[in-house]
Amino acid sequence: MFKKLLLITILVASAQFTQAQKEDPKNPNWAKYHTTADAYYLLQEWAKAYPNLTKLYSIGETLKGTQLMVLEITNKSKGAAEDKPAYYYDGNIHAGELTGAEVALQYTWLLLSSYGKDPRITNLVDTRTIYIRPKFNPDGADIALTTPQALRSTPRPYDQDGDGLLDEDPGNDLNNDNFITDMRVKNPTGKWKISLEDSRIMVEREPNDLSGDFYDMYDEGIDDDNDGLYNEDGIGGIDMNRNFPRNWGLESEQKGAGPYPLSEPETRATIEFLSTHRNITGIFHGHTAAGFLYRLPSTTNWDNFNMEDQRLILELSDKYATTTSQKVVPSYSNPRLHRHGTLISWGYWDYGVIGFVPEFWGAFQADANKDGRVSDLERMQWNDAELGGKGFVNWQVYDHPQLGKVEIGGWDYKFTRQNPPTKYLKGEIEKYVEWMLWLAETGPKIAVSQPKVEVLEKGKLVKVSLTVENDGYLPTNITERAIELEIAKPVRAIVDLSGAELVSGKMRTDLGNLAGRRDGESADRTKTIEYVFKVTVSAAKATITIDSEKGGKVKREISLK
Ligand SMILES: [Ca+2]
Ligand SMILES: [Ca+2]
Ligand SMILES: [Ca+2]
Ligand SMILES: [Ca+2]
Ligand SMILES: [Zn+2]
Repeated sequence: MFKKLLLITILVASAQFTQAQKEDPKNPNWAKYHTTADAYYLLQEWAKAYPNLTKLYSIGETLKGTQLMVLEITNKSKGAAEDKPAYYYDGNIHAGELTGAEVALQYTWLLLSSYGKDPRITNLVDTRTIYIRPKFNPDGADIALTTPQALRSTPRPYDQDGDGLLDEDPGNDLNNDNFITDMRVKNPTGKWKISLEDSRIMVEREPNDLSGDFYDMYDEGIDDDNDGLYNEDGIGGIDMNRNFPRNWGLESEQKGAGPYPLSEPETRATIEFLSTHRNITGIFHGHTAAGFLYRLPSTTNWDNFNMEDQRLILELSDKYATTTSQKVVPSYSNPRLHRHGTLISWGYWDYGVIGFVPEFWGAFQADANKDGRVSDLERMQWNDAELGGKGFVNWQVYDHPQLGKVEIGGWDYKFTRQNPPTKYLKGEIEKYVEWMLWLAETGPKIAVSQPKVEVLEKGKLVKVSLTVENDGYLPTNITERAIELEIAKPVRAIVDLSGAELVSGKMRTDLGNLAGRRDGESADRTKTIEYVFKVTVSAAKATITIDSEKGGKVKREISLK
């Protein structure tokens, strides 16, 4: 009986890997969107193919029991992952924003397949740790990818219209074309009309439009609960990027906030992971769609930020602008109408690092005639030129059980506006790689000089001195905020002796935080430490560990002869 149970458990545990559409892991298909099973299959195969560079593990599980997989990348023969400065990348927290997962996967493959070939990437993987989590929201992402339903959340039922019923009125693919698009219904008092420029496009009626055909517009579906609204409460509804603790607000203040901060296993696992991996120097939180970068501030006014940190945020953002030729936008703009409980806000205010929300994919939203706005006509022209019109489902007559004769049609929203059509996917992702690598390279990096050993009294007293340096770009505290928070641990030198005693110096020396190359010539990037040891046996030795939470750990073994 026990054996049988065990077997079932193993089968269930491996099910999420075996359902994957088989794909050559050494020649991944970047012209498709990966389901969670597909993505986890690649991670698993890559972990097998690169055992010295990877470790694959789960940091939690969803309400449905899907694992939240993280791939850790570093050359283990050059130090343990936790002893190196690290960078955290995730994607696809919002279910329909599938590009985020693809960015993470393609970046992973670039790091692994370029190791030993590309000197820059080899150095990165030797000296730093990369944590990659392609599917932040695996259950929601799979619904978005494999069904016509559109959602931002996980499938956890949530009452979006406050009527006491959960998920009672989702969209319906009435005409079975695999899209949930729009419905238009003729109504003499309707507020919509057909555009004269393109009969596929609906435009709002002008105040002086008195004659002609006017329409009401609905999302494609049935009013399942007969409340007069269509699709007002679909699958789920919690916005996980409003569920983090910093400046969290109730549903009345913040749509989709969830019942309390970190109510979701996916958000809770994130904070637990970041909090227990304090070598992380920055957060890359991938979203779509816009073709710009959201930077801090996110939930609070820019004036609240330390000025030094403001400069750093702008500098790191500017690198995005120059490498992608896309713009940077503050995530917070209006004090009356702003976000609550975002990951990067927590990341700065409570964790002391700078995070970014790259919003991938802007081609669909290109302002072709440069008048400062993007019209449906411009989108339609892009659709016709680039996709042969396939991004828009043409209007078809449908006999609706509640509305009578309607027409169903509209955008293939998920793969025009929200994500690139697959033929643009690879090129879109390649745009961000330079900045992604650079972000990880900016972290602090502890280097220790060759110790100087001086025998003061043969066989009795030995003097040792060594210089500790931050050879990285950023200071070991990363931000001034981390110092204010009292979480920027000082760099420490810790002595372990065998056959010797300490005469001068300290067993634990607090070196403070060390400036980085970014801080300029006059900044304090180095510290020299001196010790005098009394030798008690002939094979005496001192082991000195320089420990920086975010700059890495370096160990020196010194023979005291
Ligand atoms: Ca409801
Ligand atoms: Ca709902
Ligand atoms: Ca449909
Ligand atoms: Ca309804
Ligand atoms: Zn998003």
